[in-house]
Amino acid sequence: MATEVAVGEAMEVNTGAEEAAGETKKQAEPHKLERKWTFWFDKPKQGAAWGTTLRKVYTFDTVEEFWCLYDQVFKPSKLPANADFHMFKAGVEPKWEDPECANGGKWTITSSRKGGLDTMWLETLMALIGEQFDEADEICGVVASARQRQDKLALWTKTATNEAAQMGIGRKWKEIIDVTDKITYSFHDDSRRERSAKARYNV
Ligand code: MGP
Repeated sequence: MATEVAVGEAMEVNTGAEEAAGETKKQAEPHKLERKWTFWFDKPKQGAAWGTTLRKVYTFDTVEEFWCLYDQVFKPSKLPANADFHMFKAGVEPKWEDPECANGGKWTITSSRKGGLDTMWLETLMALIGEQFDEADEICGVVASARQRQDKLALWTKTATNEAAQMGIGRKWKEIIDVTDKITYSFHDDSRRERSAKARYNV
């Protein structure tokens, strides 16, 4: 019996050492995300047609690249006035014209406090790359906009008419960013027709 315990202990020590070695090896390897994401930037020039100043900045698929990009560049408090940051699934352009977005819409949250978006933006980005939404297939991406009146975040989704999916996403998003105020969902189709698209869903 005593021998068995000793052998068992020895095995534990060995396993521990192996685990530690494995851990060191693992740390050296980048942590892959479930899918690729792309950061975009837009700073419209006066008089320029919408979209002509929109730029794809960087596509990534590891946790390490994400943190580097977020720390160095993509914080809403660093956004110049009237500019936008976007993080969308790779291959999806942050435009109504993109086939993934064409029949979609967006949940919007506003913040009148300057710099108020940083935490909500980070929580949203982490939830997206961490695939926290049950309806992950429905998500296109998220946009942070710095505006004179108020800054805002918009979570773009794919099938505006799928009310159940949008309500699920809206509820989950509020939980993630710790918001209790009502948020609204508008259809891109309505935005195409009128500047202030009406809210189709509330949560
Ligand atoms: P917006 O950027 O969604 O509204 O659209 P915002 O940010 O409330 O407006 P702002 O004045 O505060 O910047 C503003 C306008 O940009 C729209 O009315 C469209 O004319 C144009 N626009 C915005 N988006 C997202 C698109 C798009 O995806 N495609 C095209 N063609 N035009 C767009």
